Amino acid sequence: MNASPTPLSIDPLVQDLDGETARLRAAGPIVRIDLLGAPAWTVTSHTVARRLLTDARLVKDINQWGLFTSGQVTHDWPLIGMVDVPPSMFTTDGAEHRRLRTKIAQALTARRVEDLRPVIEGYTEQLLDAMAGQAKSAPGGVVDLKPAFAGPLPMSVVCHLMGVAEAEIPRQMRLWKAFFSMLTPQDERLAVMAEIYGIFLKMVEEKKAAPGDDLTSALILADEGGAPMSREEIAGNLQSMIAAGHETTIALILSAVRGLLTHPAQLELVLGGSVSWEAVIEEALRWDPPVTHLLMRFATEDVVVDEAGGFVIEKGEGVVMSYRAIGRDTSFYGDDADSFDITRTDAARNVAFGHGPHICPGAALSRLEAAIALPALFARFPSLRLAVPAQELRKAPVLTQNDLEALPVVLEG
Ligand code: PLO
Repeated sequence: MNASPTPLSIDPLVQDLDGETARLRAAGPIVRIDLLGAPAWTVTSHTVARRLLTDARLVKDINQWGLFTSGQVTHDWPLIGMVDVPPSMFTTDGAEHRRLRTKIAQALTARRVEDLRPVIEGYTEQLLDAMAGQAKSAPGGVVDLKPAFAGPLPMSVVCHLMGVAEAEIPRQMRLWKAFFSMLTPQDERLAVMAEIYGIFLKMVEEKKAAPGDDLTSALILADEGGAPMSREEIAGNLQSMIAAGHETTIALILSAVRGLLTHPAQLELVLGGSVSWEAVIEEALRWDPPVTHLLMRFATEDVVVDEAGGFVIEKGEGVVMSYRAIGRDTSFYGDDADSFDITRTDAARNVAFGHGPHICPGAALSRLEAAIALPALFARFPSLRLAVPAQELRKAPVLTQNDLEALPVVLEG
């Protein structure tokens, strides 16, 4: 039997993320939360997360969620767009999941994404050039690194990979921003979701007629052992790739830059060559990961969690993974888990990309983008520094994703 504690509210406006992460951690390995009116469990422990992420009784199908099937959660719920979504590798499990995911996962192995290196380097150089130009005319030489660098790079790369035209990028940026922001009125969010899916369904039709050298066309042409993907499934996968491929890597780059600029002694270690960029990336993933809370898995039967004192997740309940809290798990990373430390030896054991069958298929691509963007940025602007005191940096009102509102920097001088 579980005690029924007062649920911890999750602030949609993300005004004090450090405080919220600490409260979640203090409340235990699995915590009752109130997700904008919907009660759920969230996991804050590294060990429990790894255990549950491989439990086949926790599934992604929203029709297993008691609150949804009973009509208590409807399309009025601000987070519905994270769970009631088109069919894709994100919404399925077991054999169906493998059918929808395998081709994409194979195209995104560390070896295969190396082919994208010149593309990523090209975009990176273009953005750095534009930023240098922008700084010259900006008051005080201040540039916001989010729209100038961290923002456009991942979107350009994932659009290139999936065969989405560059001309489409500004609209995608605008629509996804509205989708994720908790300040967007719900009717507008639902309209945005419909618009996005419409765009991708149409794109699949166009590529069917004229396939290109891109992953979307590869999905269309794939036979998948006699069970080819439907138009809806391909559009769902394409949509998942675009959503997952930009928002998260933006956060990774900003998190690493923020960590380094607020810890100048550590930045020195990296620039001096005694700590690798890979170590910086893994520590950023642990300390301030791209995904704050991952929604959601549903229990198909009662699940007893021995790793959390025999705790029971009841059939039909929803389970969130609070990756930010998981990264700060003191029982796994030690008492200094809250501090950014690129010299810690266990940062690479982070589960920021998940674990088990749904582990992020784009992890290698994301790491490659960061491993190109970060050294290039600091090589071009060696005296890069924050333009505002660190305490003034704010998170954007996005509940699920780690979204820094802005990262104003001074490039040189
Ligand atoms: C975005 C809305 C789409 O309709 C469906 C979808 C698929 C993949 C999800 C994405 C949504 C949101 C961001 C997610 C991504 C998978 C990885 C990414 C959750 C719900 C992360 C981990 O942030």
